[in-house]
Amino acid sequence: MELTQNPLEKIWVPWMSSRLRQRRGSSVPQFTNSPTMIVMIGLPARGKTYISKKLTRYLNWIGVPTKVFNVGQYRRDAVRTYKSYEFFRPDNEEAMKIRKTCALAALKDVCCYFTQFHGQVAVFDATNTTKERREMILSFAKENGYKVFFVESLCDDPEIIAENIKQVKLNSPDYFDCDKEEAVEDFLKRIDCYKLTYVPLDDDKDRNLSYIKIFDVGSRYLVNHVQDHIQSRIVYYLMNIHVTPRTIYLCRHGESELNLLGRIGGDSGLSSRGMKFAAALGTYIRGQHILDLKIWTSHMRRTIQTAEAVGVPYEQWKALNEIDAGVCEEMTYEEIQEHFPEEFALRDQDKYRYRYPKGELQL
Ligand SMILES: *[C@@H]1O[C@H](CO)[C@@H](O)[C@H](O)[C@H]1NC(C)=O
Ligand SMILES: CC(=O)N[C@H]1CO[C@H](CO)[C@@H](O)[C@@H]1O
Repeated sequence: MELTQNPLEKIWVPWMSSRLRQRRGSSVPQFTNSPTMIVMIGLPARGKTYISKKLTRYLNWIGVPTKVFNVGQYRRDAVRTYKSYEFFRPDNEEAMKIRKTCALAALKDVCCYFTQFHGQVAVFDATNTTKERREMILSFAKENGYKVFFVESLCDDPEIIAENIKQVKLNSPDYFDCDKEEAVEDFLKRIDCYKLTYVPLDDDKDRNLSYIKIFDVGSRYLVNHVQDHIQSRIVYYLMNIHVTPRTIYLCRHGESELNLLGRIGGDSGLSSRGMKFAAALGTYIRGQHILDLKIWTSHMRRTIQTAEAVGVPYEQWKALNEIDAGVCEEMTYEEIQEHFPEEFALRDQDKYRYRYPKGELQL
């Protein structure tokens, strides 16, 4: 049983990923077409880096080789010690040169990633808040035959921004051993520097570009000119992630009747000890006072019975079902060893990739 608040979070649960990987095989197309640059846009503290990382993890997981290029990191590597927001003033010419050099270095590495490392998608994580900078990226992409998809995160809610600064920026190397309040103040000034030149994507002028605008961490979206399958996957994913932290509890079902007999698979109910476990789980979970708790189970009776003891509505997902053991369903390991000694040995050699006769494959 799994307790979660976010349908997409579940795909990162390691113990079930083999089950889902099995599904992805059929849905992922062959990527013989041109590579894609995903270009982040937005003022600092709008969750761009967070989105970049999550999106990259998702794309890699569905089988699309993807890498993040964080321009801020290039800047930190170039300028070892950060002094203050002054660096980000648009009239700081020397700093502007450094920042442009960093963006160019990152673009060069994107190129290298596509040509030498068989990358398919590069996530360009920078503010790129000006039209001029976007033009530069677009012409770079055009020269090289890459597709470009912009992801713009817009947010004016001071509370969300303050929370982001506290949670992410204060841990940044820029503010290492700096007073917290001073750091927040500096960071807000840094945002103001960007505001001076920030031009959001324009409904009319940018109507030929492919992009998604995310407003206030997902309360509204605007999607424009989606060009292909991979971009629609990106849109789908971005519309389902949450920027605020949340907790997932993972729990196995209580002991089942078949567990008691040492038999694998099947669809038996809980044993009396399994029932006790479910009741104890219910007491524990109620004690946590979790708001908006959602429970997911597989279609198996043992997981449903375990979930029922928690006493809140639950959803059943076939994807969470245990891998089917084919002809060995409901056998004990001793019986399998006796009737299918070769299979038993094969499974021992490579449990992860093993498939029971007429059963499901893990990968
Ligand atoms: C968008 O593309 C069309 C067709 O290629 C072109 O005629 C139009 O000028 C473009 N608009 C903008 C704002 O770039
Ligand atoms: C952080 C960053 O790269 N900002 C750049 C955005 O684009 C303008 C115009 O090209 C640059 O001057 C900024 O440095």
